[in-house]
Amino acid sequence: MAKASKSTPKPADAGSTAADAKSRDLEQNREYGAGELLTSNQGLRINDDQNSLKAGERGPTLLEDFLLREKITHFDHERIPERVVHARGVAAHGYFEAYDNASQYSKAHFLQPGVRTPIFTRFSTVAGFRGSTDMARDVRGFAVKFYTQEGIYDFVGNNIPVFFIQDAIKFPDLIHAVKPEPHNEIPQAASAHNTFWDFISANPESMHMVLWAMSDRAIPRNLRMMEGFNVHTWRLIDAQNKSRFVKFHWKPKLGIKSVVWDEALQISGKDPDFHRRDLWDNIEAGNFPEWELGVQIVEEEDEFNFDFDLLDATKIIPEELVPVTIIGRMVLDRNPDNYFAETEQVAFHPGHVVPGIDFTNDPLLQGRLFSYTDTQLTRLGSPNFHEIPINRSVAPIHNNQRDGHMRQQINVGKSSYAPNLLNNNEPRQAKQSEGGFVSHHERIEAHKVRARSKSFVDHYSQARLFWNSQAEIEKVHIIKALRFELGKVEAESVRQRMLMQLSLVASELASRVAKGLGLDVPSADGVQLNYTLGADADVAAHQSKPATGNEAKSDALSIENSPYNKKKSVETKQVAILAADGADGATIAALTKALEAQGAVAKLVAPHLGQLKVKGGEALPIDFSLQTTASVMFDGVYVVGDGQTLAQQHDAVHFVNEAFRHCKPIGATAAGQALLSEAAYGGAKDILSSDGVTIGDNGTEQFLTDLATGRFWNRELSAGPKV
Ligand code: HDE
Repeated sequence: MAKASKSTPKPADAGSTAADAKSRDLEQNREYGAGELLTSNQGLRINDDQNSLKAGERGPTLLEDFLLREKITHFDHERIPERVVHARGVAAHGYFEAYDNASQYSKAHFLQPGVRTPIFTRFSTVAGFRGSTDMARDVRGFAVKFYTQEGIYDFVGNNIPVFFIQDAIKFPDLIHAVKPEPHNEIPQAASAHNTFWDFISANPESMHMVLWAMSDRAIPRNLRMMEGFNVHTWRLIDAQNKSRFVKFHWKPKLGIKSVVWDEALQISGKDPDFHRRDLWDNIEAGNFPEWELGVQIVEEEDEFNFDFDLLDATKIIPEELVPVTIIGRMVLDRNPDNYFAETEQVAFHPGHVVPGIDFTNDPLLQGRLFSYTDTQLTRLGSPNFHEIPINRSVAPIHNNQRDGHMRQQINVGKSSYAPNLLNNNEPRQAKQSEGGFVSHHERIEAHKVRARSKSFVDHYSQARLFWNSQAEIEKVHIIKALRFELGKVEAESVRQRMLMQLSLVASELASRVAKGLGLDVPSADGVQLNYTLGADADVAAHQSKPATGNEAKSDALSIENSPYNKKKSVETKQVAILAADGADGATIAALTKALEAQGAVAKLVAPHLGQLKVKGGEALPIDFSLQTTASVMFDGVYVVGDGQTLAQQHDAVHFVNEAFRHCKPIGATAAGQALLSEAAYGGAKDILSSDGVTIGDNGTEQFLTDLATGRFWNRELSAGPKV
């Protein structure tokens, strides 16, 4: 039985627990039209909003028509600028709950034992416009707004733990390079084009992130099954005001799952809202997505114990060096009421912190601290964006900031300055003991320089660590992705330069990519590969050497081997039950029951919509026709019958053939087998004898095991020439 979703709170029950403090707060702004009379924005009851005021039924419209003018004027101004990056997103409400061990590292109130804090989490793609596809190959934004009792804390992260650049000043270059090319605005939501790879090939610090972006991490199966990271090293400050360095992680309870590239391409056409729909539907069904918050803690005195710099955002801390400690969990349990008001208007900022969390000198982070407020001024149009309900803190706000567009707060009294003795000098400053934020007392003694630290210079070793850590199928996917992306690059000089860069990560990687491009790997000896230094910089001193640490691996970097992906479960996985009229009704019922008992979702797919006429029982409602869905929407397929009839349907044959090629589990009853025989062509010619394919009338249990396993990659590894 699905748990009840909290998606549309009614006035009476909106917000009953501490974690619902934000929901109660939003209730002041909710509008429920049901049962009400139509009014203008001034509260005037409207008698007719379907016909404008005219001089005669066929005459001209009158300027006097204030209702027409109000309705059209409001409409004309409905759009706001979309985010310059992360424009396409989807969000949900929920709560964060701290475990007992969190408070030893941070004094933040929301990290104290058992405290539940309302949150609002927005996931996004980076490059595409607001109307682009969910399934683009891209980094996913992972931003969490915590409505804490000490004010807003924003965790503004990604699903990849490193970034393309080390210094914020390069961000406009990176984004200009990846966005559609300026002369013709092609391509949409894609990095596979000249300008992106031109930039990357001359910017070796991107090499680590590029491998993550070419891996299956960049095409997640859904947003519920991906990790989140805050990329930079931050500080946690404990109750004694001791500072420690920290890297934050979100670990998904259901493990990490991705799709294959061919699937992603098809999903983009068949359902561009695939991720958004999945998140919405699962929350509505009560399958609340959940992540645990993990921290890697480094004591201040250990700052320089690594062969990379903690302030360099192109580096991870391998979990073998510093393990992840789990300190809390986040649950998403309520869909927004209104996309624009909440998901579009939410404004995140890494500079929104609370006592117990502080910044480091990571030059990427430092630049972000400027950018996020600045961008909201363009996007939301006023310095009062913090008053928009979704952005509003549940902790009270008292200060001397005043006025501006759309001001909501009505500040009472004469004084709007400090010191003011007319108003007792209030609101007064909070002592640290009263929760006043005091920046970490970091000692800094330095020359003012415009330069990059030499400790940031090794660009290839962690890229190699990532490459080494991948399972063979993941390596194959990275190679195929690079062949695709570089294959779309028209300038051969860019392909050549990329091959040189890849050769410094791992020669095997470069040569396998080169084979697909029909090129030899050029020698990088003596070639300038780094164009990212100032005009007077010492280029030789900043020359990154080929990767070191030849054999080192880290399982957490691989999806296949990750310790966070060990759970074998069918929970929320989608199975297509393929059937035609005349199929056995009892078999469909038993299969559906067995799948649902373990938390999987069964959908009946047939050649037509409406009711399926079954043998022995009442007709069954069909969820999808073969024309309204496709195998790429599902995690597995079960053919119940009648196979002979289905084998006549090209769409059914393709459905099974494709599911096989995408390495998904397939089941067929004896009556369904004929469809599999028909689908045994091309890359699926071994379908009747392959792992992950169960044929016969007692196969449900085996199918469930296969569904929990996920994908049967041997099929891809053994099909066609070696990649
Ligand atoms: Fe952002 N980023 N970013 N970013 N970022 C924005 O802020 C920026 C970076 C991230 O769902 C913008 O409100 C700079 C890293 C997410 O609303 C903007 C730099 C990480 C979101 C901006 C970075 C992120 C944004 C655009 C380099 C992962 C979406 C709209 C110094 C740790 C948040 C907005 C949401 C959004 C600037 C790099 C994550 C322009 C200058 C690294 C998840 O301010």
